[in-house]
Amino acid sequence: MSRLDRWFTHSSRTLARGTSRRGFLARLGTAVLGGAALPLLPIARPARATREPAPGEPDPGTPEGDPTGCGYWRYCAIDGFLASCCGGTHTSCPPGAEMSPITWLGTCRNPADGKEYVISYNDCCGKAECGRCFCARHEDDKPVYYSHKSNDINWCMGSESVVYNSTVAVVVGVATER
Ligand code: ABN
Repeated sequence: MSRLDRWFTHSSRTLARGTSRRGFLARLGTAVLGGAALPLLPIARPARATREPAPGEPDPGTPEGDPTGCGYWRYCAIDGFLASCCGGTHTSCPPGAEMSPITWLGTCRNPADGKEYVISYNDCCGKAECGRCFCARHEDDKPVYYSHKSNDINWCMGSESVVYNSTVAVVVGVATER
């Protein structure tokens, strides 16, 4: 056999091996199985983004948000120091302070269920001003000369002591109309 014949024989055998039905099926099988296994491989996922929620936006960690932050949904019409930063919670006054029986009412939307709630902003009285977490949001609030429509009032005036400390935000019902 001439050199040229040998080269042709070798080339055609190599080509035939590479294009056999079995070879094709083997490569197809590798592609299918390899593709199916891809989602099982470990993938680097970015760490959870951590940023301060915008006012009114729920905290990603809790469905309703953070009651120590001014953006918390119940504070949409508050004006005062947050009791939750002053030794109390968003619904209870700090120890030694008395909750005012006269309050300012607001209507805020709970982002967790999309419903509007009537919120009572009771002042905590009889203890020196807290001075932490001042929060003034004015949804539906009017200037102080409309005293019955302003949140800038010391509601401790109706309590045993007029000394203002902080404010809580208590849900008193579901709002049926705005
Ligand atoms: N309701 C909060 C508050 C207290 C004192 C003065 C203004 C507003």
